[in-house]
Amino acid sequence: MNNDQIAKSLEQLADLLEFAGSNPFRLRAYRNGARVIRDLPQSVASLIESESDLTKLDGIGKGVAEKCHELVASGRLSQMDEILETVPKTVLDLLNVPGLGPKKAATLYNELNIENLDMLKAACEANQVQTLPKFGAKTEQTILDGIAIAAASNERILWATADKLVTRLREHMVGCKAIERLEFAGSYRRGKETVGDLDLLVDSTDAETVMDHFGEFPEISSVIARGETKMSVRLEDEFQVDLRVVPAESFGAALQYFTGSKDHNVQVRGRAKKKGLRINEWGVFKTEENGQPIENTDQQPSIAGKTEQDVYASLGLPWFEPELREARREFELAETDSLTPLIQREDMQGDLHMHTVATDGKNTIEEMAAAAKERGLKYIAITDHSKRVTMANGLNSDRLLAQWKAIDDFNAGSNDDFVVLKGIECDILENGDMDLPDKVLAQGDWIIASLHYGQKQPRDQITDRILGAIANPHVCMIAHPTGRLINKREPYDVDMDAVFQAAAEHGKFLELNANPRRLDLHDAHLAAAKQLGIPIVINTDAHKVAGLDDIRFGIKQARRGGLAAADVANTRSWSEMKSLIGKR
Ligand code: DGT
Ligand code: CA
Ligand code: CA
Ligand code: ZN
Repeated sequence: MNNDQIAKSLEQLADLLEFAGSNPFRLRAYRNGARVIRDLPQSVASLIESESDLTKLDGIGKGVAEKCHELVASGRLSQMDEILETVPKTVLDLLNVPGLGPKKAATLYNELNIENLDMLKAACEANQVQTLPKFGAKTEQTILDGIAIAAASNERILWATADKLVTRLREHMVGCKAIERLEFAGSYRRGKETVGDLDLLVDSTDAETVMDHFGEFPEISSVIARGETKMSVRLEDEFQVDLRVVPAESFGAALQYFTGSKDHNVQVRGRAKKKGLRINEWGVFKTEENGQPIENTDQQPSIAGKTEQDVYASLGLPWFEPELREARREFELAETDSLTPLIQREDMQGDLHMHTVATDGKNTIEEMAAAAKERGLKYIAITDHSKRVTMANGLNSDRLLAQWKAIDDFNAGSNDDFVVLKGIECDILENGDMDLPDKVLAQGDWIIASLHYGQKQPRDQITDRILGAIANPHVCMIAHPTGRLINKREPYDVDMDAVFQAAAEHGKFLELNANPRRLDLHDAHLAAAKQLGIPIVINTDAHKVAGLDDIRFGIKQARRGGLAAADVANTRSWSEMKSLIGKR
């Protein structure tokens, strides 16, 4: 069992126990343990194998350590199995509905026998849910609205989660000598924020050996189908992986075909047809010769197929970055020769959103600065929470000014060009005011505004709050502008057109928050912002040193929005960037 699987089991156990009405103190230990294990650099299984004492790890107590031992030894938790004798596992899906905690879910199960999302939907539609104590018509509607997001989280995993699985699969497949080349195609390769299944493509002349080896991947729970060159498996967490083995001369055609998207490929096929060509996963074939149709096109030799470049070139098209293949603007850009190189991680010079131990972060200013420097950055902004965010021990004016003094001292004492900027993630209060006074904000270098409370307010109110912050002369950027959490929480009801317009008018920046659960703004918003010339800032919102590496998720999303380095403000030096703030 890997760390993610152990963490997930612990979380499920906590959810089931809470559902069953158990002591919340105990549950917190499991949930904290799960978080620690997910972030652990070493594998729990190998620590156990080398007889290390798990309780020496921060945040892991005796109870959690015992569960880890049980999971690694048997792959199961007997306590969970016991609960699942009386409660169906599908009740866990109910907990994915935003606003539906274990207590409410238990009420639904006990009073209405609701066991899964379909039953929940039916009960809401029959207005049975609103009759329960503490529910009401409004709650019922909220639940009904949230069922779709809960269903999606069952079917699609975060790109970052898929990426970890890809790493483990690659490690496993490397051991197979029959493989010449291996690529993951599909939505994973296109960098889509969530992935429905993985499409693994292998260049080999020995499909049997490749499939045998693939079948030994330890996370597989069942083989769905196995043919001569195709195999589909289900993993223990229900996730599906499709394997296809193709010969070298078709590898490019297959990679192009299985990378998709479907809409992109519809366009590609259309273009082929117009040129008297037929394209499929085996290659590109002529269907006409001198204006005359050719019979048995399958028997024709393919004119391209070894590489994707050849395939596109045979249709008179340039090679497209996978992130662009969504049938949005890529063909139009290709026709006018305006495909520009997309942004890369190496383009980034600064990270302008991160937290420290002063609020809910795990590292100090010095540690964050050293880690950013190690990663090749030239500047960072420290942007802890403001006081309204009590949960995170947000800063009041006095604490903030003291932190800024410490930052001045840090910069004065440093002997290189790296700069730490005096920042704050200032809350936009429910009434639209900024959480800290202007005279304080005026003393900082980089003021972020963001909204953490009153997220359910009506559209006009939320929009006005954000527009008000954009108009504040001290504010530089709006962080995570829509507030969505992928598969967990819908965006706020906000008029994004108005936000774009205001940002353009006041010369303010909008964030692309690189946290893989946020990726906010999303790809289509980024494309819209680019068209309007609004500078995007890609930030990690790191709460610890390792969080700085999340930048790559932001880069992926930015590429899907078609952004070049020039579209992203923090690819510039801080002095260049500063001169852009407030410029219309
Ligand atoms: P996903 O898995 O839902 O996140 O999205 P994709 O894009 O990975 O979709 P998937 O796994 O169904 O198929 C991978 C690619 O293979 C898809 O983007 C295009 C291609 N493909 C699959 N099935 C078909 C099909 O029936 N017709 C066409 N034209 N292409 C297909
Ligand atoms: Ca797929
Ligand atoms: Ca697939
Ligand atoms: Zn933040």
